[in-house]
Formats: sequence, C-alpha cells, structure tokens
Amino acid sequence: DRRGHRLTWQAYHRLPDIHGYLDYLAQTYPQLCTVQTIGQSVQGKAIKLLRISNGNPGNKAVWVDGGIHAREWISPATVTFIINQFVSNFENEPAAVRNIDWYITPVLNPDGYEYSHTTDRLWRKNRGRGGIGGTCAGVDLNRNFGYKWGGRGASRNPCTETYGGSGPFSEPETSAVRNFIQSNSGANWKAYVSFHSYGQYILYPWGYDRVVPPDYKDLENVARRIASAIQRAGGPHYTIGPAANTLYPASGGSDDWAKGMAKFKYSYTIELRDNGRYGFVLPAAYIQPTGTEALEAIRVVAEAASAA
Ligand code: ING
Ligand code: ZN
Repeated sequence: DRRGHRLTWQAYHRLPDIHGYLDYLAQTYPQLCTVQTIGQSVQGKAIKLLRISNGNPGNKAVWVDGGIHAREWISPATVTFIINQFVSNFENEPAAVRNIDWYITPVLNPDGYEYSHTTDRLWRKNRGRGGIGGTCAGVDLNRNFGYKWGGRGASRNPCTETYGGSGPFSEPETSAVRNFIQSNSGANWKAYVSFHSYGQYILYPWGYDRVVPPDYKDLENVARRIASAIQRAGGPHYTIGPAANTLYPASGGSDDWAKGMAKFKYSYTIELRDNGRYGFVLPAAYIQPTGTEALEAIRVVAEAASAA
C-alpha cells in the first residue's frame, strides 16, 4: 500500500510481513538501515538481520534477537516495535541509543514461527529433523548454542521440547548467529539481548548451572536499572537474577554463549509478558504496552553498552 509495508503493532504478523518491513526500512532509510540475510533456516527461509547505525566509527555494538522459540509471538512483535521506535524517531532517541550499532534479528526461528501460525500454535523448536532417522521434529535452539552444550536442562531425546540437537550449533539458525558475530569481530560487541516469553524476567548468565560469572554484580546492577525503568514507565514487575537460580538450569542457551564464548560483557534473556494468565497466547492488545516497556529496557542496555 501507500505506506510501503504491511506491519502493525495491533496484530501478530506472518513472516513475510515482518521481513517486508525490514526491507522497507532499508529502502526508505538507507543512511540508517541495512538489511542482510545471515543464514537460512532448515527449510530454506531467510534469517534476516537489520543493522541500524549512524555510522559513527566509535560506536559500540549491541545484538538483539527475537523469535528463538516459535510460540513466543510477543517476542518478534516487541523487537519490531523497538525497531519502529528507533528508526521513525531516531533523532529524538537519547545519545546512548544513537551511538550504538544495532544488529537486530526479529525472527531467528522462521520455520518454527510459521509452523506455529499454520499448524501448531504451541510449537517451540525449529523444524530440523530430530535424531537418527528423524523420528521427531525440532531442536530447541535455546539448547543448541555451543557453551556448556548438553549439560543440565537440555535433553538428548529428540521427542522432547528441550532437545539440544546432535551437537553444539548443529542447526543452521544457531550457527548463523555464531558465524555472523564471529565474522563481525570488527564490531565492538558489548551487549547481547534475547527476547523470549513469558514470565516477566530479566535473566543473566549463567543458565547452565547455579553459578554466576565473576562480574555478575555489573550484570545485576544493569538488570536492576532495566526493571526500574520498566516500572517508572508504568510497566509491571520484572524479576531479575541469574537464569539457573531464578528460573531453572538450562545449558546451550544463547545468553550463556554470548557471555562465555563471544565475550559480550552484558548478556540478557528477557522474558516478556505475561505472568501466566495468557502465557504464550498473549492477546495482540498487549503488543503496545509490552513493546513500550521493552523499549525502556533496551535504552538502559544502550547506556550500559556505551559505558562498557
Ligand atoms: N525460557 C527460557 C528457556 O530457554 C532460560 C529460559 C533462558 C533459561 C536462558 C535459562 C537460560 O527455557 C523460555 N521461555 O524460553
Ligand atoms: Zn523462549
């Protein structure tokens, strides 16, 4: 249509609308936005990344992803909400936001996301073949990253929800992330944020066990500032803490890999709304309030990354 894209924040959208929006931004704001395909899913769908940058050579770099888990629809919706706020009002964003190179992938698991729209609303994993002979489909991409892979909270059984895959980074979706980040070592990576749902948590490493990194106080302080910013903006309570202690141990998560292997100083998994009333099947009316609080969260991350 006249606007050039089909995305809204009044409804959940299918993958082509989300990707069409990223392409529209790159076309409309070529000074600010570039779009890149960083890999392909098991079924050959593009994994698209939007880079937002003012081109300042001193910028720190922040990674943001959504849609690792198919059914967590609020995650891609929130990530595109943040993109829309940044790009359409860039000059009014705080300096900390403007002077970050943002690398943003709204849908890291495009096959699973579409499958949750067409076939099984509560699908979680990707659509890779599970195990020898492919008895059950799908790998849990948040158990497939290569730091402490295969430990607690990950399953070796392809027929379970937390199957970690045949090996670390066995899946094209997770290896696309690793390859992109490792091949962009020129970027001054400081923060990694992965949006999931639900439960309203701000989690930091480690997830693999009930231990914390040496600088966990810094991660805790920024998490506290994120939760405060959300409440100041009228949002609900978000619980903060190290993932394994706060939720449950889970190895092979993206945040552990970012902290442990890729050496991002700040690494968070943010579990968005709600508290369990609707769970994964959160009505679309919650996109705006959830997006608004996630925007507050990501601005705090920008400040922390700038200072790191
Ligand atoms: N929850 C995360 C999961 O992958 C998590 C929670 C993340 C635990 C990171 C430990 C480490 O299970 C959802 N909702 O996906
Ligand atoms: Zn999740």
